[in-house]
Amino acid sequence: MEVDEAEFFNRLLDYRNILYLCHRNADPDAVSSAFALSESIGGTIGLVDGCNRVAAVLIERLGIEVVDKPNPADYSFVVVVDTSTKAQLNDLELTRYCVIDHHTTTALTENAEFYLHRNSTSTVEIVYDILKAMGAPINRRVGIGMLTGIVTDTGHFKHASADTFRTVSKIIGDSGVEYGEVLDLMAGTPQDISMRIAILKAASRVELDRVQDMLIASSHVSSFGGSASSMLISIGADIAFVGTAKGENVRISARAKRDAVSAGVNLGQLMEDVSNEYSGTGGGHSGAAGIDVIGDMKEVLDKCRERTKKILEASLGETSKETSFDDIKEFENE
Ligand SMILES: [Mn+2]
Repeated sequence: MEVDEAEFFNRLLDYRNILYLCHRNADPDAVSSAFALSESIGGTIGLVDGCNRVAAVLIERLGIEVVDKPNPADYSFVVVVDTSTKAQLNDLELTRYCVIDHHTTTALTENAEFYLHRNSTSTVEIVYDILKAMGAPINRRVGIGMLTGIVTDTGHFKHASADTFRTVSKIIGDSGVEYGEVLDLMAGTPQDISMRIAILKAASRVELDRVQDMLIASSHVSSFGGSASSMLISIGADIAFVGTAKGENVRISARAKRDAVSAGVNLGQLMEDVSNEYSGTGGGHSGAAGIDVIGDMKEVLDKCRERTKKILEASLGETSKETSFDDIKEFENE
């Protein structure tokens, strides 16, 4: 059954030995939500299967105690945090659990004893409302964690709403944390060497299409496609497609600048349309989307490029110009 913020913590108060369980490769939103709840209600933070880079820095800097791969049977009750599918829990069997989450799909809530779901931009924002309903204070460590969770889940506020900023303002006010501290913490996150290699390779393999002043960059890597795609945008592409292939399994990560979205490029729709031609799934937001399909990577990438060119040509006029690396010099001299 669905409960509200006050009912959620009231029910948790009935348990002594709670496990707050974060999805595999836990992010700062999951870890900080679990941390904030455990600080106020008590209990243990568990990671189903590790955590990402920024979450690892948070855990280290804030001295958050976590248990990796916990056994749910060791606890009286499990709170599944920031997770919407069983796959994200590596199909772990849970008997008595509740869910707190902000994702649109909520398959896990079916068998949950109770759940709290809101369409907020992060789980941290829901947790904030719980802490407020409890009258619980927000200390500096919890504040830093929560702010980091919001910043990362909103793509540095790119997907933030008015409510996001309201909650951020309240957390800063309540905890006394300066926003700059959060930025410093994230800037200090060391980047994985394999990720840096992947990103540099993506840049060196890039193929460009030009429609008027819009540049479509396409490339491929063996991993970190999402990061590589974002990087291509930050170094000058308006739209980026990065493919990763493991055998027949092809994933494309797509990103677009706001101007490209305004020009009619809706990547969520485009990826869904392309994925419909293959077996697999696709979708996302207008400015960030992806597909996982069975097929030939080059062919799938080309479909994404061609469709995007058509959309831009229809909206901006004039035919596109094929652009290779040799042409980049020309661009520079123009
Ligand atoms: Mn989240």
